[in-house]
Amino acid sequence: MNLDKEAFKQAFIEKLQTMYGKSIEGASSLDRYTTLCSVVRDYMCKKWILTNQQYEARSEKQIYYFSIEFLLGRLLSSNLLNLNIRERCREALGELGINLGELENMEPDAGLGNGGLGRLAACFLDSMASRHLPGHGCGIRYKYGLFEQKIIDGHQVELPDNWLKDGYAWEIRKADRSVEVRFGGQVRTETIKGRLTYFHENYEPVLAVPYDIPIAGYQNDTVNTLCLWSAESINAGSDYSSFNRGDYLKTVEYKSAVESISHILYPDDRYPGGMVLRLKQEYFFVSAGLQRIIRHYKARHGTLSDFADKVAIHINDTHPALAIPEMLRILIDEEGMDWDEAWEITSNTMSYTNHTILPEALEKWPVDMFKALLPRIYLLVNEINERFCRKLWERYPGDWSKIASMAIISYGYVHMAHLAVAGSYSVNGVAKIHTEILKKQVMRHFHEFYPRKFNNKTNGVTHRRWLLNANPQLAGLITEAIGPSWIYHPTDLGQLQKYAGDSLFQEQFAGIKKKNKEDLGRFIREKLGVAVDPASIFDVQVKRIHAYKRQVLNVLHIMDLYNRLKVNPNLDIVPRTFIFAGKAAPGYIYAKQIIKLITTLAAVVNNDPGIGDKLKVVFLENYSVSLAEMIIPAADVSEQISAASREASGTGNMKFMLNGAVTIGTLDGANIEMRAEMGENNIIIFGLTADQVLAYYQNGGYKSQDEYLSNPRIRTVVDQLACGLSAGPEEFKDIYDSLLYYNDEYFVLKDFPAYAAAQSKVDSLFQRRREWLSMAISNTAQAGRFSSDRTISEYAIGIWKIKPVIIVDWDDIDLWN
Ligand code: B1H
Repeated sequence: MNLDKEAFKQAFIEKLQTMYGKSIEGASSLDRYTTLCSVVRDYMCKKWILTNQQYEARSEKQIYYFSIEFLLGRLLSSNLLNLNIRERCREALGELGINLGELENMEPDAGLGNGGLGRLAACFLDSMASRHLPGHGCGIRYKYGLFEQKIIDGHQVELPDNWLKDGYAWEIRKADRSVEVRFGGQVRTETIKGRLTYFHENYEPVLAVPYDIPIAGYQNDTVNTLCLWSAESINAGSDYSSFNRGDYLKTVEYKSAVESISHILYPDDRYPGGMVLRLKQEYFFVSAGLQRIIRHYKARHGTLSDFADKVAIHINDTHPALAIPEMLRILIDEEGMDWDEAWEITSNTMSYTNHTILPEALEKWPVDMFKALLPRIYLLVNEINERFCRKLWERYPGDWSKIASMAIISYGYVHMAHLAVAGSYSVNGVAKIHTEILKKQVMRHFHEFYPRKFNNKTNGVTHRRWLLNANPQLAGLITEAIGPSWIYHPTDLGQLQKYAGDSLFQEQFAGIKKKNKEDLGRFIREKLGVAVDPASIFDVQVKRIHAYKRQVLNVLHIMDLYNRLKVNPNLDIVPRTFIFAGKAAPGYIYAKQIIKLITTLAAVVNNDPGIGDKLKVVFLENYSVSLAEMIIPAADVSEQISAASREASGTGNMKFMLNGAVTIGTLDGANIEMRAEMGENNIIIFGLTADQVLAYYQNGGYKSQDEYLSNPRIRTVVDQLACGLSAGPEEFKDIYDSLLYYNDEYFVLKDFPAYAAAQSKVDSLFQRRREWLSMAISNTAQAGRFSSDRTISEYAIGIWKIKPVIIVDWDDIDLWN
């Protein structure tokens, strides 16, 4: 389909007529938006079919990325860009009197994720398609994504995110590809022809209905698939179980219980609640996804014996780890394979990424709950565990404590990370330091037992969304300077390094940053009524609110700066605007107190006439992918200040680097590799190292009260938490107590002096304008390694063993150009 401007106009007008029976004049903005998406989707669909046909014809290995979260954000802009029809579309709409930007802003974010883990999955989809890789996603179509955050009287309030209310333009329901997923019931065994055979009976059946979303690569004709599963009830009247037959009320109850499975995304980032519904979600999408993949594979190949050569399945954290026993179930119970063959195929198919070492985030399920919900899967996990423990016993005879610490089932729990390691051929961490900590500490026994399984894949972000799309002016300047090759080969950004000290380029770079800051400043003014000065330093910390990420360290430093300004109004500092955004898990009281602390501080600082423009503090509500796309290009300073060793990688850090913000950060996660790329003069590092932190943990921590007693600046701000800033000693009690009475688990007071010194360094560097601009440009220049294109190539070569498959849409080749 050749979609030139005239064809585009025609298609748009016709679509509007057939979908809504309306002319352009009579159409609402929503009609226009939906129509535009529909035209774009039609255009993609041809390439989508073509891609699938060519994958089939060439029989190349496919990879399926299983993830309980895909934080896609908006897709219209990125689809237009990737399909290379953005300008044509803008012009065509313009001639029809429609503004493209306005329609782009109507799109709701697909917020089907909590943070970095879900956004990483979305970046990977973009990079797989853009690198010509046959890679697809598998997840859940939550009816409600991550809650919408409102700030009311300074507190976080959560509202449901009803993102599907006007329909979702990018999905296609494939009811004919539905499969059944079974919960509860009992397992009966029978020996048939000398073989022990398992029958799952009296289960509750759930219909899993796939919704496919096309994922277009960057100007390369590849369109891969993200399959999201929705739970529906199986038609009453069909003969599925003894349960509820003929009883109307029970049928309705059953229906709503079933639908609850894909109702809502759990918002408890890193706080697994042990909820049975979450376990249901995990099994639901994994079972559905595997059934679809295996069914499709069998239809084409007849046999499953070469499955692991043709299919790779990746489990994103442990949430999809039930893919391991579920695949065994299908191979053994449905395909009649014996254990050894099924295990061989399964464990050569699955690979696993660990994303965190925080002990509270490691998933474990009570055996009783697990057994009742998934009786057949439990038996299989039990068998995996027994065989695994037997091998451990052979290697470590008599070492009960080591074996117990590695067992998949122990002390009444199923340990999902242990299952994932035992059942996969590859285990990777997400940044060098994180992988080292896994190998040497958190999973050291597993690493000793399976040394070759462990490997590192440092995270990345798609530079197309986070630079080309989010910061088009900077992208334009870069292309003017070094040509467009960086869009395909992001390490070509390195050619910018020679411009870091070029005063003309510096001024152009600064002009774009200023304009982005003005845009954000206007937005802040509209939202919060606070006037911020675009000439001030925009110092940004945007991410989930969590103790280990240490928003408190940032806040205590602002309080200290404020105190110093009160004492000495002539203190020579560059005016600063501190910008925060991020959601707190609804049940995480400490994190919610942090939000209230920031908003309280903001009210004091912003309304203090003695402070004027020197200091502003803003908290922007409802942090999301689309808000990040506006904030990050406007940042001067990027706050990446987690307690060392706690942030596995971070990916926000990379997005800021790409957009030329200077990082103030700890030696944690990918910050370390960022420093190695750009050199230590272009990043401001402070604080304890991971080794120091881990040594403190081993020796029972440090005495935070000593810091409090010996440092008057610390004492003042900590006291202000209890009285002065707060409405009373209770208001920020959890924060106060964590610092003084729970021994400051994340070393906030310990790192305070180093952080304050680093912040003074930021101030003085910013005043040396040319030096600062050189740092900022060097950040962008050295960010190429942190493109998810690099990450995904490493997965493709090092883990999945998949090759690019070039898709050609002959109709779209313009022979005359
Ligand atoms: C990361 C999570 C996570 N690590 C459990 N772990 C969740 C765990 O809802 N849950 O149950 C949700 C999320 N998320 C993040 O992954 C790391 O903290 C980041 O450092 C890392 O950059 C990101 C992607 O690898």
